Amino acid sequence: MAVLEHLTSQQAIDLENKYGAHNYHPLPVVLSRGEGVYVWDVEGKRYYDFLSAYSAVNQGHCHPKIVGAMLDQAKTLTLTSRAFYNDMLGRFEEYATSTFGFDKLLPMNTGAEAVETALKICRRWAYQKKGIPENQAQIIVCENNFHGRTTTIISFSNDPVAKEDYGPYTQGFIKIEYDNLVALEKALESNPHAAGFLVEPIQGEAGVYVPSEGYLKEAKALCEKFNVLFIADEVQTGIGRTGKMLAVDHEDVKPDILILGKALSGGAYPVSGVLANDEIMEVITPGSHGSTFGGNPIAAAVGMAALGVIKEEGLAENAETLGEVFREELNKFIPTCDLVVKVRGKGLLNAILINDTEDSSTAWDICMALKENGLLAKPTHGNIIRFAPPLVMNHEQLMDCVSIIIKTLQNFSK
Ligand code: IF1
Repeated sequence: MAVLEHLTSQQAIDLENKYGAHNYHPLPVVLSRGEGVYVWDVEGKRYYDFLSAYSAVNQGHCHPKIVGAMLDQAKTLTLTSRAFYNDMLGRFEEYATSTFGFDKLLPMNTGAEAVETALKICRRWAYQKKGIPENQAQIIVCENNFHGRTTTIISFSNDPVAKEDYGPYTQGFIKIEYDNLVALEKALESNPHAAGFLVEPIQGEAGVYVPSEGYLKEAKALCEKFNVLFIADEVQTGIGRTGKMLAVDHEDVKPDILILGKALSGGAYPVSGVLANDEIMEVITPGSHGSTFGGNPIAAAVGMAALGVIKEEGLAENAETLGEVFREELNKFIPTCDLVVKVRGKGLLNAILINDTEDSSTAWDICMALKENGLLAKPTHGNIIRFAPPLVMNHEQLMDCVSIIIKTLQNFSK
């Protein structure tokens, strides 16, 4: 079949099923175009995108400034490898470090790679700066975490679907309950070889689980007390999504190591990175870490444009305002039905909890109905639906979406 021939939705789905590995279970919608908060399927039906590619498209689909920067750079120079300098990377590094207030950036491509990079930096720091004996460093992580899909990262996941039959697993991780400061303090006290604490400021995959107020600030203080690095995985929560540039900004916390991905690209091209100050980042020396594509000229141009759009268009502020409206509207609706238990979230990273079991198909069925009604969202478990539209949404569009969501839920309650 010729690649450019027009496909129906069913043909596109059949092709993926036949020739693609079955590592996803997508909603049966085939998208062929996106602009701002909207996407269109191959039959021309328009939808509000309430997933934003898992928060990678915070700036909206095909943002002209980001696409423009990408195209201009693509016509000029695309890839040099890091064997040579290029004239874009330094500019991106300067822009990113001044935006987030760190000395250095280490550019990578995907979120999982950036997490791996942070883990490697943390281990090196443990041996070279903290004086932990060789191969003894431990990194504290949280139950129900999601940090990516590499063999090391899944080694400390407790999701059997992501982990099963991929062993043997990487050692050196201690798992504690999320949002539990007593557990963190105990782990720090009883593990003199603890080197870092890796945490999501809001747990995405766990169903947009927002920790208690003050958790991040206290956790950071505990890490300082025990000379352990506080590593914030802001791959999903960063870049405006929760109503601030970073989710840790809500508590004025400065991580020792900051991990970014997803929307650092504006959804245009994979860009991720790790930020830290010199006393930590200097453990990385020539040859000790790298990537063919990390920090390439297109990524640098795209990363700068993606951050610029968030700032110029006030997208974090917009997420804060609209997020409050969204939760307020749903909170008015929830007492009128027995289907939805709760809405939770920060900024435009929200979820509703459905009154059913985790293994039910209710959330999936609701997402299918939302799709029919022109809004795309995805369940995270059988009873949780995540709502994360692009941050370029306006108030009128949000109210339109609230009305679609409430009408759909009302049909389900009956
Ligand atoms: C998938 C969830 C979202 C992440 C955090 C690192 C990564 C992710 C905090 C890795 C990735 C994704 C990937 C996506 C599903 C998804 C997800 F449901 F699993 F939790 F966004 F909500 N740290 N999150 O959330 O980044 O290597 O993918 O670039 O399909 O696996 P990546």
